[in-house]
Amino acid sequence: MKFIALIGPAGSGKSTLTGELSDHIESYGASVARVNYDPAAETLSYDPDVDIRDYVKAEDFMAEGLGPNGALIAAVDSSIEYVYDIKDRLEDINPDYAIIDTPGQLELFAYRVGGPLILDAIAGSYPILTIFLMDATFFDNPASIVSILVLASSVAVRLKKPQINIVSKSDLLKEKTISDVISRLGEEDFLVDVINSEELDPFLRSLSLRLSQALVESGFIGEVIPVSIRDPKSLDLLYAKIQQILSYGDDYKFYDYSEEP
Ligand SMILES: Nc1nc2c(ncn2[C@@H]2O[C@H](COP(=O)(O)OP(=O)(O)OP(=O)(O)O)[C@@H](O)[C@H]2O)c(=O)[nH]1
Ligand SMILES: [Mg+2]
Repeated sequence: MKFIALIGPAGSGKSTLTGELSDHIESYGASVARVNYDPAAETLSYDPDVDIRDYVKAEDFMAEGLGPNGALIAAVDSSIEYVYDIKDRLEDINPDYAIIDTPGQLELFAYRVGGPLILDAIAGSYPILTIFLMDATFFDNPASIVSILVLASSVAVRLKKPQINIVSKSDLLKEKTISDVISRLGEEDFLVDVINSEELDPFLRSLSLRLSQALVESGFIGEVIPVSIRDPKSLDLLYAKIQQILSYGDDYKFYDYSEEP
Protein backbone atom coordinates (compact mmCIF):
# COMPACT_ATOMS: atom_id res chain seq x y z
CA MET A 1 0.00 0.00 0.00
CA LYS A 2 1.18 3.50 -0.85
CA PHE A 3 -0.40 6.69 0.45
CA ILE A 4 -1.21 9.90 -1.36
CA ALA A 5 -2.53 12.80 0.73
CA LEU A 6 -4.19 15.69 -1.07
CA ILE A 7 -3.63 19.02 0.68
CA GLY A 8 -4.68 22.46 -0.45
CA PRO A 9 -6.62 25.60 0.35
CA ALA A 10 -10.40 25.54 0.62
CA GLY A 11 -12.08 24.81 -2.68
CA SER A 12 -8.85 23.99 -4.53
CA GLY A 13 -10.31 20.71 -5.81
CA LYS A 14 -9.05 18.08 -3.32
CA SER A 15 -12.23 16.06 -3.11
CA THR A 16 -12.88 16.16 -6.85
CA LEU A 17 -9.32 15.09 -7.57
CA THR A 18 -9.53 12.29 -4.99
CA GLY A 19 -12.37 10.76 -7.01
CA GLU A 20 -10.99 11.47 -10.48
CA LEU A 21 -7.42 10.44 -9.75
CA SER A 22 -8.63 7.23 -8.09
CA ASP A 23 -10.73 6.34 -11.15
CA HIS A 24 -7.83 7.22 -13.42
CA ILE A 25 -5.33 5.06 -11.54
CA GLU A 26 -7.83 2.18 -11.46
CA SER A 27 -8.26 2.45 -15.23
CA TYR A 28 -4.60 1.34 -15.44
CA GLY A 29 -5.29 -1.73 -13.31
CA ALA A 30 -4.05 -0.65 -9.86
CA SER A 31 -6.48 -0.71 -6.94
CA VAL A 32 -7.25 2.45 -4.95
CA ALA A 33 -8.94 3.07 -1.62
CA ARG A 34 -10.59 6.48 -1.32
CA VAL A 35 -10.26 7.88 2.17
CA ASN A 36 -12.31 10.87 3.28
CA TYR A 37 -10.54 12.58 6.18
CA ASP A 38 -12.72 15.69 6.13
CA PRO A 39 -15.05 15.42 9.15
CA ALA A 40 -16.91 18.51 7.92
CA ALA A 41 -17.62 17.24 4.39
CA GLU A 42 -21.30 17.55 3.59
CA THR A 43 -21.32 15.85 0.21
CA LEU A 44 -18.55 14.11 -1.68
CA SER A 45 -18.16 13.52 -5.39
CA TYR A 46 -16.78 10.00 -4.76
CA ASP A 47 -17.84 7.04 -2.71
CA PRO A 48 -15.32 6.74 0.16
CA ASP A 49 -14.00 3.28 1.10
CA VAL A 50 -13.06 4.66 4.50
CA ASP A 51 -14.80 7.72 5.91
CA ILE A 52 -13.74 9.69 8.98
CA ARG A 53 -17.38 10.76 9.35
CA ASP A 54 -18.17 7.19 10.44
CA TYR A 55 -16.10 8.02 13.55
CA VAL A 56 -16.39 11.78 14.08
CA LYS A 57 -18.40 14.54 12.47
CA ALA A 58 -17.70 18.26 12.77
CA GLU A 59 -21.44 18.92 13.02
CA ASP A 60 -21.62 16.97 16.30
CA PHE A 61 -19.14 19.41 17.82
CA MET A 62 -21.08 22.35 16.39
CA ALA A 63 -24.16 20.96 18.09
CA GLU A 64 -22.19 21.24 21.34
CA GLY A 65 -21.73 24.96 20.74
CA LEU A 66 -18.45 25.21 18.79
CA GLY A 67 -18.16 27.38 15.68
CA PRO A 68 -17.31 25.79 12.32
CA ASN A 69 -13.52 26.10 12.67
CA GLY A 70 -13.47 25.08 16.32
CA ALA A 71 -15.65 22.09 15.49
CA LEU A 72 -13.30 21.02 12.71
CA ILE A 73 -10.30 21.27 15.02
CA ALA A 74 -12.09 19.28 17.73
CA ALA A 75 -13.20 16.65 15.21
CA VAL A 76 -9.73 16.22 13.68
CA ASP A 77 -8.09 16.10 17.12
CA SER A 78 -10.55 13.56 18.46
CA SER A 79 -10.20 11.42 15.32
CA ILE A 80 -6.66 10.58 16.44
CA GLU A 81 -8.06 7.86 18.69
CA TYR A 82 -9.51 6.08 15.63
CA VAL A 83 -6.45 6.30 13.43
CA TYR A 84 -5.37 2.72 14.04
CA ASP A 85 -8.89 1.45 13.29
CA ILE A 86 -8.74 3.32 10.02
CA LYS A 87 -5.35 1.87 9.28
CA ASP A 88 -6.62 -1.66 10.05
CA ARG A 89 -9.51 -1.13 7.67
CA LEU A 90 -7.14 -0.04 4.95
CA GLU A 91 -4.89 -3.02 5.59
CA ASP A 92 -7.93 -5.31 5.21
CA ILE A 93 -8.76 -3.66 1.89
CA ASN A 94 -5.05 -3.79 0.97
CA PRO A 95 -5.19 -1.49 -2.07
CA ASP A 96 -2.17 -0.53 -4.17
CA TYR A 97 -2.85 3.12 -3.28
CA ALA A 98 -4.84 4.89 -0.60
CA ILE A 99 -5.75 8.46 -1.52
CA ILE A 100 -6.54 10.67 1.46
CA ASP A 101 -8.83 13.67 0.99
CA THR A 102 -8.12 16.24 3.72
CA PRO A 103 -10.26 19.05 5.19
CA GLY A 104 -10.78 22.31 3.33
CA GLN A 105 -9.22 24.41 6.06
CA LEU A 106 -5.66 23.50 5.28
CA GLU A 107 -4.35 25.78 8.00
CA LEU A 108 -6.27 23.83 10.63
CA PHE A 109 -5.06 20.48 9.36
CA ALA A 110 -1.47 21.17 8.38
CA TYR A 111 -0.45 23.68 11.03
CA ARG A 112 -1.91 22.21 14.16
CA VAL A 113 -0.46 19.12 15.83
CA GLY A 114 -3.25 16.76 14.74
CA GLY A 115 -2.91 16.75 10.94
CA PRO A 116 0.77 15.74 10.65
CA LEU A 117 0.35 13.22 13.51
CA ILE A 118 -2.59 11.60 11.74
CA LEU A 119 -0.78 11.30 8.41
CA ASP A 120 2.25 9.77 10.12
CA ALA A 121 0.14 7.32 12.11
CA ILE A 122 -2.00 6.19 9.18
CA ALA A 123 0.92 5.78 6.80
CA GLY A 124 3.26 4.22 9.40
CA SER A 125 6.05 2.55 7.47
CA TYR A 126 4.21 2.66 4.13
CA PRO A 127 5.47 5.18 1.57
CA ILE A 128 3.52 8.41 1.47
CA LEU A 129 3.60 11.61 -0.54
CA THR A 130 1.53 14.75 -0.52
CA ILE A 131 0.04 16.52 -3.49
CA PHE A 132 -0.33 20.24 -2.89
CA LEU A 133 -3.10 21.85 -4.94
CA MET A 134 -2.68 25.46 -6.00
CA ASP A 135 -5.91 26.72 -7.52
CA ALA A 136 -5.49 28.09 -11.07
CA THR A 137 -6.99 31.38 -9.90
CA PHE A 138 -3.79 32.11 -7.94
CA PHE A 139 -1.79 32.41 -11.14
CA ASP A 140 -3.18 35.67 -12.41
CA ASN A 141 -0.80 38.07 -10.66
CA PRO A 142 2.74 38.04 -9.26
CA ALA A 143 1.87 38.62 -5.61
CA SER A 144 -0.50 35.69 -5.43
CA ILE A 145 1.92 33.43 -7.35
CA VAL A 146 4.62 34.09 -4.77
CA SER A 147 2.27 33.71 -1.83
CA ILE A 148 0.80 30.37 -2.96
CA LEU A 149 4.30 28.98 -3.63
CA VAL A 150 5.39 30.09 -0.18
CA LEU A 151 2.34 28.37 1.27
CA ALA A 152 3.21 25.20 -0.66
CA SER A 153 6.75 25.26 0.72
CA SER A 154 5.50 25.92 4.22
CA VAL A 155 3.25 22.85 4.04
CA ALA A 156 6.17 20.75 2.78
CA VAL A 157 8.27 21.88 5.76
CA ARG A 158 5.40 21.20 8.13
CA LEU A 159 4.36 17.77 6.87
CA LYS A 160 7.88 16.58 5.95
CA LYS A 161 6.70 14.41 3.09
CA PRO A 162 7.81 14.39 -0.54
CA GLN A 163 5.45 16.79 -2.21
CA ILE A 164 4.16 17.20 -5.73
CA ASN A 165 2.97 20.72 -6.42
CA ILE A 166 0.17 21.00 -8.92
CA VAL A 167 -1.92 23.80 -10.37
CA SER A 168 -5.46 22.48 -10.07
CA LYS A 169 -8.33 23.36 -12.46
CA SER A 170 -5.78 24.12 -15.15
CA ASP A 171 -8.58 24.06 -17.75
CA LEU A 172 -9.42 27.52 -16.39
CA LEU A 173 -6.02 28.86 -17.44
CA LYS A 174 -5.13 30.34 -20.81
CA GLU A 175 -2.64 28.23 -22.82
CA LYS A 176 -0.30 31.18 -22.62
CA THR A 177 -0.32 31.17 -18.81
CA ILE A 178 0.64 27.49 -18.83
CA SER A 179 3.45 27.88 -21.37
CA ASP A 180 4.73 31.30 -20.25
CA VAL A 181 4.24 31.09 -16.49
CA ILE A 182 3.52 27.64 -14.99
CA SER A 183 6.10 25.72 -16.99
CA ARG A 184 8.75 28.35 -16.23
CA LEU A 185 8.26 28.73 -12.48
CA GLY A 186 11.38 26.75 -11.59
CA GLU A 187 13.65 28.66 -13.99
CA GLU A 188 16.29 30.77 -12.38
CA ASP A 189 15.32 34.47 -12.53
CA PHE A 190 11.86 33.79 -13.92
CA LEU A 191 10.09 34.77 -10.68
CA VAL A 192 12.47 37.71 -10.32
CA ASP A 193 11.33 39.00 -13.71
CA VAL A 194 7.68 38.40 -12.80
CA ILE A 195 8.02 40.28 -9.51
CA ASN A 196 9.92 43.13 -11.12
CA SER A 197 7.13 43.50 -13.67
CA GLU A 198 4.70 44.48 -10.93
CA GLU A 199 4.44 47.80 -9.13
CA LEU A 200 5.32 47.08 -5.53
CA ASP A 201 6.62 49.16 -2.69
CA PRO A 202 10.34 48.60 -2.14
CA PHE A 203 9.96 46.55 1.03
CA LEU A 204 7.43 44.15 -0.48
CA ARG A 205 9.49 43.86 -3.66
CA SER A 206 12.57 42.97 -1.65
CA LEU A 207 10.63 40.47 0.48
CA SER A 208 9.01 38.84 -2.57
CA LEU A 209 12.34 38.59 -4.36
CA ARG A 210 14.06 37.01 -1.39
CA LEU A 211 11.27 34.52 -0.80
CA SER A 212 11.14 33.45 -4.43
CA GLN A 213 14.92 33.26 -4.63
CA ALA A 214 14.91 30.88 -1.64
CA LEU A 215 12.21 28.72 -3.24
CA VAL A 216 14.10 28.42 -6.52
CA GLU A 217 17.60 28.02 -5.09
CA SER A 218 16.55 25.38 -2.58
CA GLY A 219 15.15 23.30 -5.44
CA PHE A 220 11.66 23.41 -4.01
CA ILE A 221 10.08 24.52 -7.28
CA GLY A 222 11.20 21.73 -9.56
CA GLU A 223 8.25 21.14 -11.77
CA VAL A 224 4.74 22.37 -11.12
CA ILE A 225 2.19 20.24 -12.98
CA PRO A 226 -0.99 21.77 -14.38
CA VAL A 227 -3.82 19.31 -13.67
CA SER A 228 -7.41 19.35 -14.79
CA ILE A 229 -9.96 16.65 -14.15
CA ARG A 230 -11.11 17.38 -17.72
CA ASP A 231 -7.73 16.53 -19.20
CA PRO A 232 -6.81 12.83 -18.85
CA LYS A 233 -3.28 13.55 -20.12
CA SER A 234 -2.66 15.80 -17.12
CA LEU A 235 -3.81 12.96 -14.85
CA ASP A 236 -1.39 10.66 -16.68
CA LEU A 237 1.48 13.05 -15.96
CA LEU A 238 0.45 13.26 -12.33
CA TYR A 239 0.22 9.47 -12.02
CA ALA A 240 3.65 9.09 -13.66
CA LYS A 241 5.14 11.45 -11.14
CA ILE A 242 3.43 9.68 -8.23
CA GLN A 243 4.81 6.33 -9.38
CA GLN A 244 8.25 7.76 -9.83
CA ILE A 245 8.39 9.19 -6.33
CA LEU A 246 6.78 6.26 -4.57
CA SER A 247 8.83 3.67 -6.42
CA TYR A 248 12.22 5.19 -5.83
CA GLY A 249 11.92 5.25 -2.07
CA ASP A 250 13.88 7.83 -0.20
CA ASP A 251 16.13 8.91 -3.02
CA TYR A 252 13.69 11.32 -4.60
CA LYS A 253 13.62 15.02 -4.11
CA PHE A 254 11.01 17.02 -5.91
CA TYR A 255 10.65 15.01 -9.05
CA ASP A 256 11.67 16.71 -12.25
CA TYR A 257 11.01 15.04 -15.59
CA SER A 258 14.33 16.28 -16.91
CA GLU A 259 16.03 14.11 -14.27
CA GLU A 260 14.32 10.90 -15.36
CA PRO A 261 16.65 7.96 -14.66
N1 LIG B 1 -12.96 23.73 -13.97
C1 LIG B 1 -12.59 22.85 -13.04
N2 LIG B 1 -13.24 22.81 -11.86
C2 LIG B 1 -12.84 21.92 -10.92
C3 LIG B 1 -11.75 21.03 -11.15
N3 LIG B 1 -11.58 20.29 -10.03
C4 LIG B 1 -12.52 20.70 -9.16
N4 LIG B 1 -13.28 21.67 -9.69
C5 LIG B 1 -14.41 22.39 -9.04
O1 LIG B 1 -13.93 23.14 -7.94
C6 LIG B 1 -14.93 23.19 -6.92
C7 LIG B 1 -14.33 22.77 -5.58
O2 LIG B 1 -13.97 21.41 -5.70
P1 LIG B 1 -13.80 20.47 -4.42
O3 LIG B 1 -13.29 19.16 -4.93
O4 LIG B 1 -15.02 20.45 -3.60
O5 LIG B 1 -12.66 21.24 -3.64
P2 LIG B 1 -12.09 20.91 -2.18
O6 LIG B 1 -10.66 21.37 -2.15
O7 LIG B 1 -12.36 19.50 -1.82
O8 LIG B 1 -13.01 21.88 -1.32
P3 LIG B 1 -13.08 21.92 0.31
O9 LIG B 1 -13.08 20.50 0.80
O10 LIG B 1 -14.36 22.64 0.57
O11 LIG B 1 -11.89 22.69 0.72
C8 LIG B 1 -16.07 22.29 -7.40
O12 LIG B 1 -17.08 23.11 -7.94
C9 LIG B 1 -15.42 21.43 -8.46
O13 LIG B 1 -16.33 21.02 -9.46
C10 LIG B 1 -11.08 21.09 -12.42
O14 LIG B 1 -10.11 20.37 -12.74
N5 LIG B 1 -11.55 22.02 -13.32
MG1 LIG C 1 -13.27 18.69 -0.08
